[in-house]
Amino acid sequence: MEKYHQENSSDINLEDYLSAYEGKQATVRDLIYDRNRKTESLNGLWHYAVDQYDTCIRQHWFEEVHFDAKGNTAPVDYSFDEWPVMQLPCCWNTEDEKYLLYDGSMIFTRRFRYQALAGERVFLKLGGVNYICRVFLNKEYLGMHRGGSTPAYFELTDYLQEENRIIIQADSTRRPEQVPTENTDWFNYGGIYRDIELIRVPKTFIKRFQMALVPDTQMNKIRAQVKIEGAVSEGASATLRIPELGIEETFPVSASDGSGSIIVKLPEDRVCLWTPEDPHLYHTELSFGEDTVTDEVGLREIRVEGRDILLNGKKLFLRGISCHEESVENGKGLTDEERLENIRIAKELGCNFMRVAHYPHNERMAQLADREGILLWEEIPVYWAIRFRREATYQDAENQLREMIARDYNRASVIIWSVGNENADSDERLAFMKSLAERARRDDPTRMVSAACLVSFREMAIADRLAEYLDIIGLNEYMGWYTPDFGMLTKLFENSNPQKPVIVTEFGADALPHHRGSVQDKGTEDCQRYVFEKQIETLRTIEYVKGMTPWILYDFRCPRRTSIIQGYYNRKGLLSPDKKYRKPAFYVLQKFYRELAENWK
Ligand code: GCB
Repeated sequence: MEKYHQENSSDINLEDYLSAYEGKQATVRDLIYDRNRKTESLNGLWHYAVDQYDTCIRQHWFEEVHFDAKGNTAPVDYSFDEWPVMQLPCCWNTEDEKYLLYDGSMIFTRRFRYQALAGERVFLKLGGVNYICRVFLNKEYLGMHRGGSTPAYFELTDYLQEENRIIIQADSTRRPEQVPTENTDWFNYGGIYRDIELIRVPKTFIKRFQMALVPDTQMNKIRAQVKIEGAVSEGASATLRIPELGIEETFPVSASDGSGSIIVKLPEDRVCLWTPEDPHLYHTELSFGEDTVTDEVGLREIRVEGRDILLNGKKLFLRGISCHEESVENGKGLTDEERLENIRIAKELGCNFMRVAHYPHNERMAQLADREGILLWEEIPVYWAIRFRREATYQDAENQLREMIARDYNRASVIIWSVGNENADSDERLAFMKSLAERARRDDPTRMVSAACLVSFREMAIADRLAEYLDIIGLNEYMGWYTPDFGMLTKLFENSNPQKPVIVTEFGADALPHHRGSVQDKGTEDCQRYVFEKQIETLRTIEYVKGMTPWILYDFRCPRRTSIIQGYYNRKGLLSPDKKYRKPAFYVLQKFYRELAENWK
């Protein structure tokens, strides 16, 4: 990269200051297996500055050049160690009120010490930075990442010193060509809002470790797959251990590409399959050379047969609820306590399933769901009007999908990958999302693929062409709300005859907590309760509806919602934004789910 301080290269006359950074993009190929690995946290106080005009990038602040080409002292526009500090990870919007509505770039920097150990490689993991991040270490540009909800990994091995300066640009600017675009029905939180960690691994290490029950084998076989990075000699092998099942199996790893896999028959009668009621996890170890990784893995099978969804061969009704990753206090930067509270409330509602919309939530969510026993639908933010014709947008979406799948592959709770939400049925969109569905299947043949589709109002039917490429059809319908006539709901199902299970992924109505009125008064609890009653009355009679995830567990911030009732919140929650108050519709759904849990066969 051209050095900023070279003579005559002033940033003010440089139109294209960004493309030089495009080459080094962290993608799914850079993701490394890190569950339970020892990490060093770089969370804590970081100096920061708002950088609205991208001056850090334009002027190459990271080079820390304080002299001009002739060696004279030159003025600079930053003072890293004198900037104010922010406790990371966090969303800047909730951290400091003056940044509540800031969309744009912020620069974060800190110093840290590092003690090198012989024969190791070191990676930086950023669990989540919205939307673009660029990383600089000791005056070098290390790379960038796109996608605000999946992790990014950068190798630091050759750049680390005893004393280090790291600089990270976090750019939350909403842009039409991104995934999602500039227009969403949720709040665009900015920041480095998930953990920042250093991961040390041996020179040759386990980069991927995936394990699952093999589908369609009577649930008595598992497949473990590994990918080793670094030198692998001829005849090398890896070892899989599941002590509770008495499994210890060694299998070959290819010297040419570092990959290896094994299918292991499970001991008969001793296997406890994972279910929401009994979320049994097996401590599992995988070793290769000097490296050993571990995981707690549930074993379960999910599949579709006709219009049924089968968990471990048994018919399942998904008693679900949709949920954003958000809290009033921490924005998208939830704590484990907040995640657990969401799972607890969902269970109180009678749920066995959560649709964690509309983007990959923190990986802790699926880890906790594994432990607590709640099934999950995970989704990428291919939301509304994506630039479906644009190849780079497709690559971005596909990369986010692949990063989500690779990150959560071992999580038994995750049963469905969703490739998007409410996208109008055009030819370009069909090609785009069909490719995503096929990609999800190639990366993970053990789960179901779905998407939240729109009702076809022309036909008043479930008629989305994408349905052909999905295992389960997700359907968002707002009869009784955006479409006020409930009669349409009956028509919709009369006119449809899907050959696959349908999950009604959204219905709902806004209600301001404590606001009362008649069932016709929009925005009242009474209207919301009525919508839930009428929806349930119909949905429970539709044979092919095999689940639902009404919109939504609790009210969430939403800049598009400006009415006096909304007050910049989407009020379709069953609970108030602070989750302290349950609206009457909560109890309507709870009653239905409790009945279902008892009677559904
Ligand atoms: C939808 C969207 C969801 C919105 C919701 C609403 O269909 O999928 O993101 O928040 O409707 O409240 O309109």
